[in-house]
Amino acid sequence: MKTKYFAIFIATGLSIAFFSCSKSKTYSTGGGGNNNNPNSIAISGMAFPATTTVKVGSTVTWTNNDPMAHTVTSDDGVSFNSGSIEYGKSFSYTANTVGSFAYHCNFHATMKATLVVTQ
Ligand SMILES: [Cu+2]
Repeated sequence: MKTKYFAIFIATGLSIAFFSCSKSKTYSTGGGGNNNNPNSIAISGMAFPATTTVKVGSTVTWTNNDPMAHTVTSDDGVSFNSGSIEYGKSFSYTANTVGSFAYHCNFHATMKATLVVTQ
């Protein structure tokens, strides 16, 4: 009898260890594609949504869902530059200029996207 309970105890412990281990490795990978909720941009899976279109005057907020830091830096070097955004942190920019703004992450060369600001 005691042995049986002990076995259940061990099995429960193992499954808890398994689930907490697998949980820590999963994080959302919503990056890439186009953004359907343009005022909030998720950075995840080391990617921005390819194109985000907002109305002039909108405040756009990027949130970093990745376990590593990123930046949101306009290619022109002047329109916006977030600096380092840690995991779970956000950066907001009020888009007061109409135009197409290519931007990138300073830390990861593959991370590129475009913010389109319309009238
Ligand atoms: Cu990055």
